[in-house]
Amino acid sequence: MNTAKVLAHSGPFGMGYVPRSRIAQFCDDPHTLALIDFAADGEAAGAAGFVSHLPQLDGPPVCEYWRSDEPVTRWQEGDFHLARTSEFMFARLSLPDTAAAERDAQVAYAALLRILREGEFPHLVRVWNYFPRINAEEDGRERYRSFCVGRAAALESLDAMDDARLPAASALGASGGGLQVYALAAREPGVQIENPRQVSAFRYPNDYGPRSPSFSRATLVRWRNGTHFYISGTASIVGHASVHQSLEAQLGETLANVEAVVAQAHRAEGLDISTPDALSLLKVYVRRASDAGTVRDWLRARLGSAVPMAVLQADVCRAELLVEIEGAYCGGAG
Ligand code: 3EB
Repeated sequence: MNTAKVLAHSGPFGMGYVPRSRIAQFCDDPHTLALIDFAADGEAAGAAGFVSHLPQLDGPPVCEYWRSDEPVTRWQEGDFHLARTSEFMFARLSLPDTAAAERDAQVAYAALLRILREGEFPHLVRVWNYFPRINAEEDGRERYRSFCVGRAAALESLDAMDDARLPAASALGASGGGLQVYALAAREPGVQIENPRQVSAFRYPNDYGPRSPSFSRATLVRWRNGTHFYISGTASIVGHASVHQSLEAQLGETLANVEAVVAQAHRAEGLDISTPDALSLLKVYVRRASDAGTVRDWLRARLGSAVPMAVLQADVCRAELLVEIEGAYCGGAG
């Protein structure tokens, strides 16, 4: 397999899905930045591999593969696995499962920010957060809401709670493991893109928890030789409210939100794509495994067959939401 060709490839790294049966060749390649195996039983081997505990529901099984143009330097610091090139730093952490979502988030984000600052890549541009039982109550509060409290406290304590510089993010309930965070950081801040159809998450009223979620709807990063666009987990939310009960209606609203954020980046920042069918990678999270086929067919009918897509089982962070979609574009101008 010619890996350079399976990946969208502008900028300092490309992202794509590769058949899980073919990952051996990437495991110890110094250009492999990340190799994410969604299944808990399919431990991706090698220094860059890890599992996410988000079972893939549409086959054949794939791993997410990020390939760097430059060879990657790797090391470990405390609980963190780190990788860097001249342009960015990638950090990942996986804590044991606990009954302390707030403390875990606080500890993880404080340590993450310190490490990124020491490494001279102080600006988070994209973060993934996964942890089990996200909608369960713990100490009288939903674990997702507690996670938001801990994350906000850490950002504040390190003077990083700047509304204009929050990273794009996803936060979902995994089927195993503890808090897993993986993140991409840069020397300069990304350009934050918000969605005109939605209230910025960092301005959600406190009906959704004591601390608003600390993320932007998308970030655009102008790397040396290409522009990347990272779209946060996006759901059926208009303004700040969850809308629709049926799967199909939630899908329609979710896709409208993804379209709006791509169009906004095109209009405001000159991103060279304007519709989601041109994205390099889509990841779709469904709460109910039985919805996977419907969701995949529905999206394929609207986006065509070109955009690489994987459907994973995960709990969305509001109990009423059935589906969430994130995306990335590793492209040219903008
Ligand atoms: C939403 O729009 C849906 O807390 O980091 C999406 C992406 C969501 C990221 C986060 C939460 C987060 O509010 C939930």
